[in-house]
Amino acid sequence: MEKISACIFDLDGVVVDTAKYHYIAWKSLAKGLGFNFTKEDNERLKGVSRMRSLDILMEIGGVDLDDETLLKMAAKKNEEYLEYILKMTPDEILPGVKDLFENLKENGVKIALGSASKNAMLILKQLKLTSYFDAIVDGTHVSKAKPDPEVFLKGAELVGFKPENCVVFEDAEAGVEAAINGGMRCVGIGSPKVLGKANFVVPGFEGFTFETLKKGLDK
Ligand code: B16
Ligand code: MG
Repeated sequence: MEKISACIFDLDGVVVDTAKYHYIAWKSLAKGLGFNFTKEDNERLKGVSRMRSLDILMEIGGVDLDDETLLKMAAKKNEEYLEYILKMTPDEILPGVKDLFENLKENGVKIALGSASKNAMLILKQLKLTSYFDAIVDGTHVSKAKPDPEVFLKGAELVGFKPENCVVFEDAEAGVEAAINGGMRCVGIGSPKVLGKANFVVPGFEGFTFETLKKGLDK
């Protein structure tokens, strides 16, 4: 098995559950435009960029707006989303994440972030996690969205390792595909039904260590 030198983490849905805040903010935007937006609809937005999410929302509502108005809508949604983000505390870090970070550090494994979010830096700051990361790549650094591997390849480059020595942790199908497209191994966080293309899938990080990772990839 190739050596594991770095782990690259997606943010939303892997380190923290911000999907619930995205949902509230998109729902209120939809309400303002006169249509309903459900939790099931919200699943389609996971891992997807802000503007692409808005496109999907408009498709769901059957609403057609010009580009300038769309930009205003995206800014409005982000303003509401930020109200929730600014109230976040380290209590919201998903179970097992911090222990895994400590364990990876003890094993000399580098940690990188590979997120589509333009708010990633703020979220990491709120969670007091910034110092764990050897490299941070987010929605402000990339031009191509997942399943394009750009975000993860940049992360690998920044920590100085080849894709085959990096493992990605992802909760979205497009993110798993991005890891594979970049020549990296991938652990799915969530349901095997959705993330079946990953090397293996776990429901979350409780009790998950570097040993668990090596064993899971060995199978
Ligand atoms: P923002 P990830 C993604 O983050 C979210 O899953 C997705 O729902 C969101 O639309 C996207 O970030 C952009 O977020 O509006 O904050 O730039 O899963 O790639 O960490
Ligand atoms: Mg995600």
